[in-house]
Amino acid sequence: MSLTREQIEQLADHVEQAELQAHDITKITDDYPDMTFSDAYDVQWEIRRRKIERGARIVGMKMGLTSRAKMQQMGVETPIYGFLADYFERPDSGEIEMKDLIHPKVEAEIAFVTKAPLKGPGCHVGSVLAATDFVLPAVEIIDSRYRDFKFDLVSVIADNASSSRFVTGTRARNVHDVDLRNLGLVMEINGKVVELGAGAAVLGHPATSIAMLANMLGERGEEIPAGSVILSGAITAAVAVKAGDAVTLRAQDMGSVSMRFV
Ligand code: 0L1
Ligand code: MG
Repeated sequence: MSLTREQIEQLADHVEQAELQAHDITKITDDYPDMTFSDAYDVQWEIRRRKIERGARIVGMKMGLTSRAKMQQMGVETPIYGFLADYFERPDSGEIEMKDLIHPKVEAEIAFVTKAPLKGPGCHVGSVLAATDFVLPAVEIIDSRYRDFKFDLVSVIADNASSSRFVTGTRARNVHDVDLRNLGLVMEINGKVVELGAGAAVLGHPATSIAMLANMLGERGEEIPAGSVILSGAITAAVAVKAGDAVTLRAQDMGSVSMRFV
């Protein structure tokens, strides 16, 4: 660790205000070049603590940078995690207001909903499948608070892994009834296919990502509680959206998810 508790709190306030007021900031490592991964997660956990203190509920977690496409897009090699607050969630077929966001992008994902806690170390695909209640197709809307999505891994961890909104489908599938590795996903914007991929793009199998999350949380003495929604990470590269765009994700054997940006 290189930052004091006071600096962690100041940075949490700085980054969270950018999210709440929908304005961009320069990456925080410009001012704190010696910040460590541990400092960055401390900033993220402090933002989470502040939201809970103000009455928000944490409904789940997300993994980010779990596919080759995303790693190449962002020029990094390591998956990261963030939290999902209740107000990030939007209903299927609903509207997402651009005025609350800076420069959103959409990603095709698979959401796992847990029925039992998952605590690392030692979590593996088998433990994840046993603890999963059902899976849903999902679109994550990421919105980095950093100008032009320009950041390094430490800065983006502190910014809650760019989390901002998410929409899940409504057709819940038992995890044992779908072939998550070979599952095909097609993302359309305004009726045009913009990205497609298969579940295996996420670390070979999306459940691997959930196991990795449980093991990463275990290092902090934390766990994934039962009843959590976990976004396993983007199967495709992220695509920028603008007001007026209608986004639909079609998932093989799992229905579709739609939203309009207004
Ligand atoms: O969900 C993600 O993969 C995003 C992680 C953070 C990097 C980004 O903003 O693209
Ligand atoms: Mg994502």
